[in-house]
Amino acid sequence: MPFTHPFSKVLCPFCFEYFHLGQAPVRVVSSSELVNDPVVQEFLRLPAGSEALMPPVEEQSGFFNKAMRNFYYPALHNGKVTKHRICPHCHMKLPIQLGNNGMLSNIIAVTGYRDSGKSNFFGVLINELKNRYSQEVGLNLITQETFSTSAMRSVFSDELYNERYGADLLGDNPQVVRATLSAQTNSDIRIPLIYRLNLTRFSKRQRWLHPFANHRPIDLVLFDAAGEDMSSPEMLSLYCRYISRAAGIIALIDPLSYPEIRNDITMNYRSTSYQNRPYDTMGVLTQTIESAGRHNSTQKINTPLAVTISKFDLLRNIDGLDPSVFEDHVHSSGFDSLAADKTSDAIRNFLIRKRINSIPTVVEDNYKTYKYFGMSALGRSPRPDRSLTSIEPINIADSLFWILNQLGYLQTEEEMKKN
Ligand SMILES: Nc1nc2c(ncn2[C@@H]2O[C@H](COP(=O)(O)OP(=O)(O)O)[C@@H](O)[C@H]2O)c(=O)[nH]1
Ligand SMILES: [Mg+2]
Ligand SMILES: [Zn+2]
Repeated sequence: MPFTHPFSKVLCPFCFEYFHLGQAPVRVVSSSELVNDPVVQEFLRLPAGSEALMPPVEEQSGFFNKAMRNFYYPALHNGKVTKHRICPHCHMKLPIQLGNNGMLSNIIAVTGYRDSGKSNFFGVLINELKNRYSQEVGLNLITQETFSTSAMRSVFSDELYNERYGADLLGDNPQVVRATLSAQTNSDIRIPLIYRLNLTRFSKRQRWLHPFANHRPIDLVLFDAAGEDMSSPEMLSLYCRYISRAAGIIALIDPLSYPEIRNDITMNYRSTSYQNRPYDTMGVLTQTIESAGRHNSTQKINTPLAVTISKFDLLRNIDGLDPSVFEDHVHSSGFDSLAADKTSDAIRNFLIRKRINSIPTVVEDNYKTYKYFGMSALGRSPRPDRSLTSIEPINIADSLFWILNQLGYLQTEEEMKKN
């Protein structure tokens, strides 16, 4: 019987509600009976008539039992009976580690308007973290359980990753990830990919602070939906909790949505798909956080914010950006914060020179900790038939690494050298 602190709360990676682990009901998965779970049905907004058929849920009963649950949570295996711990708010199965350790979930949120490059960013980022940065930075990415709405059961995030992104990007004939359907027509969009990121390199100071740790874990919850797709109030409040409860935010900005930049780029983009007034990503993000009521609106927001210009390869040949900002940074001796600082200054100056003052103004007036990044997931534009000759990302993980550095999980080169 594991014990827990009565005031410690965990954050559900599906509905982003806080709860005490002792309040989590269990689903008796060894039962052969399947019943409709109205809580899951509601959370997934399943179309009328389709039920969420799942093994039954066991709620706790009795005052004494409930009170005791503030101090412990029951074991899940007992002879032939196997149970899963589920979230009291949405009834989704909690990832094993989160469910069993009672760790505070540290969500890093990614947001951006439709077409800002979120899906391609996720698709390439996960692949690069596994295949390149695992060695370079010292990390391992562990797939966690999430949920498949087509199979109506728990699946590992890798399976969902392959369906959503891998099948397009990593096949023999790589293609750009197809556009995401809106949340209205697609209940799958409510389901995040959940990964545990274990960072394995320690500076001397971090080693001193965590003398017995083999690695430092943090959750990466990738929720591939844009605020503007969420026309229902429930979906909007889900998105609002995701953003306002995140430990760090990556905001993707589409350079093509700014006529000041678009007019300088020679390419065959569908210019009609861009309005003349760009979507105010930073303004909406700030309002979303403030409307969640977690921050005093007279104070700056504490959450580290990585303002990330996506599709950065498109800006290669336009005036005003030094070629050095397109170099890919290597983080083998720790996060290269000097290179990140230089790029950040260059991008800030570029935005101001282009008279896109709205971004730096909103960012610098409202956030305590921020930095600007230029990132390309693909390294080039796809051909009109969606095919890609190759995928050569530029600084795809810099904004994530900077947030991990701000949260104390990853050290800079200088911090690694210090005693
Ligand atoms: N040149 C270039 N184009 C990109 C890149 N990433 C995405 N795009 C383009 O932007 C479009 C939208 O990207 P997507 O990831 O679907 O955006 P989402 O709607 O935010 O998920 C894609 O179809 C590509 O044409 C990139 O790294 N470079
Ligand atoms: Mg998408
Ligand atoms: Zn939940």
